[in-house]
Parts: sequence; C-alpha cells; structure tokens
Amino acid sequence: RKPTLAVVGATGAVGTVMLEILSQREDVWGEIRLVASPRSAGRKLTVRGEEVEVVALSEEAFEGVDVAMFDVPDEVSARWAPIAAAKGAVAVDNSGAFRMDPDVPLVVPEVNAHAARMRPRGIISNPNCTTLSMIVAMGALHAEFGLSELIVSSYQAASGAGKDGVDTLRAQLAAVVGTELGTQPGDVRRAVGDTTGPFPAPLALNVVPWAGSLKEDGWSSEELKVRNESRKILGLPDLRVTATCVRVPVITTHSLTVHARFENEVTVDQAHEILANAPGVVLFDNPAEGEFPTPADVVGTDPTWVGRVRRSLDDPNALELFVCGDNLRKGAALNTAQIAEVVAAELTAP
Ligand code: 2RA
Repeated sequence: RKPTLAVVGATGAVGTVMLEILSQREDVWGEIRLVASPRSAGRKLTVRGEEVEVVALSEEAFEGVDVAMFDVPDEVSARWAPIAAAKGAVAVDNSGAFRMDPDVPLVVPEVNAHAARMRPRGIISNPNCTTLSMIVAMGALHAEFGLSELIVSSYQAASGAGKDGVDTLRAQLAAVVGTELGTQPGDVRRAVGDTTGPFPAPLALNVVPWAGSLKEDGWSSEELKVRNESRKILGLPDLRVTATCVRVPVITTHSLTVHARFENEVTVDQAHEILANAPGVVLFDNPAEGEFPTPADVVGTDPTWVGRVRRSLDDPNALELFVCGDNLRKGAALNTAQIAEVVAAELTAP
C-alpha cells in the first residue's frame, strides 16, 4: 500500500508550491489529502493533475494518514502537529515551532537524512529558508574539510515574508518606476508612505538590514535561526556562526555570501570538485564568462547554486562563496517533500 499524505496549509503560499512539487516528483503517495482552515474547506485544488477538495483542519482529517506535512503558522503547527502524531501520522513541520526541540530532528535529506529516524515525538522539522538556502553546499564541504566557522550575510527575498511581502514590494516598485526617486534622503520613504508592509523600511530601491523579530543584544530572530539550525543540522553544537540578515528587493530566491573556515587547508579546485559532485548542488562559477548564480536565474529551480568560490587571501583554511536557493522550493516546500519521501521509503521498506 502506498502511504497516505496530508498537506496541511494546502492553500497558502508554500502549500501552493507544494502541490506543484508533488505533481512533479516521483509519485510515492497513495491518497493525497488537502487540509486547510475551515474557511478554505470545499475549495478544489489540482494536485497530480486531479482536482481534490480541501477538507477542514480537524482531528478526523488525520484519520488513516501516514505522513502529515504542515505549512502553517507556528501556533497552528504547535497545536496540530502533536495531534497528527497522536493519530499515528509522522508530522513533517515547516514552521518554527519545533525546530530547536531536542526530541525533534531538523532534517535536510542531503545532509542528515539519518536523523529523520529518531523522532520520539513523531515530528520532524524542516529548517528555515535562509539556513536551507546554503546548508546543502555547506554540508558537502564540511564532510570533506571539517567546518569550524561560518560568517554569512543574507540577501533575502520579499517572499520570505509571505504574500504580504511580495505584494508590498510589487506595490512599492510600481510607485517608484519611471521616477527620479532614490537620489535624495528619504525620498523613497516618502513616496511609499505607510506601505512598508512586513518590512521596517522601504524595500524598493533599497536594502534593509533586518529580517524577523528583535532578540537579545540586537540580534534578529532570523540571524539566531541561521546559527542554531546550522549547528543542529550539521551536528556541530559548538560551531562558530555569525549571520547578518538583509532583505533585498527580489521577489523569490534567497542569496548568501559565506566565509567558511575549515579544520583543514582548502583549495578552490577541491572545493569545485566537491560542489560539482554534491547531490542538490549546482556549481556555476566562471566569472571570466560572467557566470555566477543570481536570484533572477535561480528562481523556480530546485538546487542550491554556488559561485564565486575563492580561497580567502589571508587564511588558507577558509573559502568565500556566493550561494543562491529558491526560498519557496528548497527553502520550504521541496525540503519538506523530500523529508516526507524519506519517511515514506521507511514506512514501505520490506
Ligand atoms: C524570511 N526566513 O525570509 C524568513 C521566512 N521564514 O523572512
């Protein structure tokens, strides 16, 4: 019997990408049940080329479900993932509710698929999109050279802040296009007025050094997530990690610059070879031909793209890289689907 999958949050931004991804990947599922808030119940959505009616989130919705994916806000996951688990499903959660719970594995199949088997709460977490946009490449380099420190800056797309983020950026771009704005202090801010949406400053014609909420000592929640999640996924609880998270006027695809320091000396040739052969990574690194990843080219694709690989001029143990990943695909829906497939393979193994 092929396992039954529930997609909770099927009508949301990530849920929509999830249905697309489930329609494109090898079909390991029997029934796919679409679950959303009662408000969306009765709507029909297409998955695997078939129309499926959305059912309301309730205990009964998990009846007979083997794997339940959650693409919903933290508080909804916090309440319902344990209910799905109690009903016998393995919950794969894309919210922040359980990521740092020591009894919940945080899984990126290319890096730590084995961790998915140890799930005492019946819940597996999917990392935050910023961590996910770089961690597959970092995992591959770590396996060879032994990672000792990461210093990263992110260039995060508006869709990381949801549909509101995308709508805000599009509205602001419409307000500034064809104008002379961007030449005087505050002129963009005055033009967009109060419409900064989920961002603390205008995003059009701008970069904003902030993502998430304020935590202790001036760090943002996003910066702490990159640190804590990288440590947990790589199994390096003392890894030195410093992140500065920045929002840029890109619709979808997060980028990061990475300074990665290793236990051992590195060369660009070795790094190229590892990255070129790493599953889930595309090496695109030929600056002489203008070849490096950019969000405009990467958006809509599955892999982690890596370019601008250099050995640090002052440290033979360190590399500098530029990494891009679609924050809605590998950064969210795709990784969740991959984890669910790992569980499906386990459940159907002879
Ligand atoms: C962002 N990483 O880009 C967040 C979303 N989870 O805002």
